Amino acid sequence: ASKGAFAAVDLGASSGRVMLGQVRDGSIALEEVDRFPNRPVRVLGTLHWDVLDLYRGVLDGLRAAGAATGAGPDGVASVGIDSWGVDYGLLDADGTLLGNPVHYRDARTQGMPAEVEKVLPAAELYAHTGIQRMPINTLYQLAAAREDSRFRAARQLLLIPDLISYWLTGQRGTELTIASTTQLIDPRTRDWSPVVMDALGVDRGLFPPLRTPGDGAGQLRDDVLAETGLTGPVPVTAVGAHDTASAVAGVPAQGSRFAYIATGTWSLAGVELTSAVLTEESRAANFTNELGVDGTVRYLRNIMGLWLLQECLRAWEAQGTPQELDTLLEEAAEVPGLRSVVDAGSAEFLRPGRMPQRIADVCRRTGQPVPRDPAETTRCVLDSLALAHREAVFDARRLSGQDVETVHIVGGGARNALLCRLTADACGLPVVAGPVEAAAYGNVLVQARTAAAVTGPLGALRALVRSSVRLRQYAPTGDHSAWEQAAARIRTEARTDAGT
Ligand code: ADP
Ligand code: LRH
Repeated sequence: ASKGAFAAVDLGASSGRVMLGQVRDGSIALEEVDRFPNRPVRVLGTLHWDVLDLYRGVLDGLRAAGAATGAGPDGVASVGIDSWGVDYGLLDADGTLLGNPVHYRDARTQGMPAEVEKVLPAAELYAHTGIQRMPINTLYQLAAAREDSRFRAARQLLLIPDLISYWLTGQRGTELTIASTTQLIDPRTRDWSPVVMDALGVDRGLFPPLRTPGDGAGQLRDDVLAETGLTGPVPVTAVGAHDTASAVAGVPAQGSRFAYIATGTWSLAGVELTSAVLTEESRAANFTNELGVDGTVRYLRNIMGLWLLQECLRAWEAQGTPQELDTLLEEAAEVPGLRSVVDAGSAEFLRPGRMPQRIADVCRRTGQPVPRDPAETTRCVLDSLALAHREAVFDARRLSGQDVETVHIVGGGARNALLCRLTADACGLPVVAGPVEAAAYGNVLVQARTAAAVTGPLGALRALVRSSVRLRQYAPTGDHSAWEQAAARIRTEARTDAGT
C-alpha cells in the first residue's frame, strides 16, 4: 500500500539528483525526477561550488517530484537530503550565506595537515577522531580559512546538506554522519571532540545542534511550497546526510559478512562495524571511521575513484579529442591488464588538471610502460582502482577482524562492468554490483521508516533494496597472484615516495 512518496535529494560531486521513492508491496519503486550537473567554478583563483545553482536544481527537482505524484495523501510525504562530505557554507549573524562554499579540491588545504599536527600530533588526532589524514577534511579547511575576514565574520557553519535543509525549512541543525567527515567528531561518543576543538581553537558554537538520521529537521517553508507547487505540510527528515552513509545504508547485503565499495567520483571501500577501530595500525593504514546510520561505523578508505577517469575525459575533450565512455571502456577491456598501475589512494591525484599526463608521469617515474592512448590510460586507471579496492577490502578485514564473503559495488561505478570484473578478480571474491543509486535508496528508506511506511533495523531495509533492484554478479577469475605482485609494486613505490 502506498503511504505517499519520499523525495531523496542526493548531491554528488559530479551531479545532483532528486529521486522519488515509494514503498509498494515489499519493495521500493525508485524514480529519477530530476538530474543536474554539479560544475565547480574558479573565481579569482579559488575553486568554489555553485551552491545556488545546486539549490535551484533541488527546487526544480521538488517541483518535478510534486508533478510526478500529484497532491493529496499520495503526494510528497517528506524530503531527505544527502551530499558529498567535508564542505560547508558560513552564515553571518543574520543567517545569510557568506560567499560561495569553497571546493575541497581547492589548493588552500595544501600543507594544512602538517600545520595542524604541530598543534595536535597525528597519533592523538586519530585517537580522538579515527579519521583518515586527507587534506580535504573540514578540519584542514578551517585551519586554512581561520584568518580570512569571511571566517571571522561567520557566526555559524553549515555542512552542505545542512545548508540546503536550512534554506528549505529555515531550521538549522548538523546531521551526525556528515559531521563525522569534519574530523571534529569522536566516534566513541558520537559527539564533538572537545580535545580536538580546544586544541585547534574551533568554536563549538559555530555548529548548530546535532541530529541523527530519522530525526525531524523542520518543514518546507511557505515560500518553498509556493515555488515548488507542493502542498504542505511537508516535513524534512534527517537521513544519512553524508552521501556515503546513505549509500552504505542502501547496500543490498545479506547478513554482516560483506565489504562495500561506493564508487562514484570517489571510491569508498570498507566494512560496516559497530564500533570504531582507533589503533595505530589503522592510522598508519589511513583508514577512516565515519559514522553511519543506526549507530554504525563506516570503516573505510577514501580512494580517488572515477575522478581519475572523469578528469582524463575532461582533458581529452579540452584538447579536441573527446572520447565516448562506452567505446572507451570496450577498448580498455581489450588492452592487456596490469601493465602499469598507479596508487589510486594517493593524494597526488586530488587536484584537477592534466590527468592523463600526470598518470603518464607516475608510470614513467616508476619504470612502468607509459600508456600510449586513451584506451591504455583508461585500463591503467581501472586496474589501479581495482587494485586499490582490493587493498582496502583486505586491510579493512585484517584491521577490524570483520569477515568478508562478498563485495558489494554501488554508485555510478556499478555501471562499469570492466571495473566490477577487475575488482572481483583483484579481490578474489564475488562482486555484487548495484544499485547505482544506493544513496537514494538509503535516503528514502530512512525517511520511510520515520514515516512508519517501513519498519525494522538496517538489515530489513537492505532486504527491501534487494527485492527492488536487479543486481549483477561477477565471479572472480584469472591469476590472482598477478594482483598480489601489482600490489607489491605499489607498496614499494609508496615507501620510496615517503622517503623523499
Ligand atoms: P557522484 O555521486 O560522485 O557524482 P556517481 O555515483 O553519479 O558520482 O558516479 C559517476 C560515475 O559513474 C562517472 O564518473 C562514470 O565513471 C560512472 N558512470 C556513469 N554512467 C556510466 C555508464 N553508463 N557506464 C560506465 N560508467 C558510468
Ligand atoms: C563521496 C564523498 C566521500 C568524501 C568526498 C568528499 O561523494 O562524500 O565520502 O567525503 O565525497
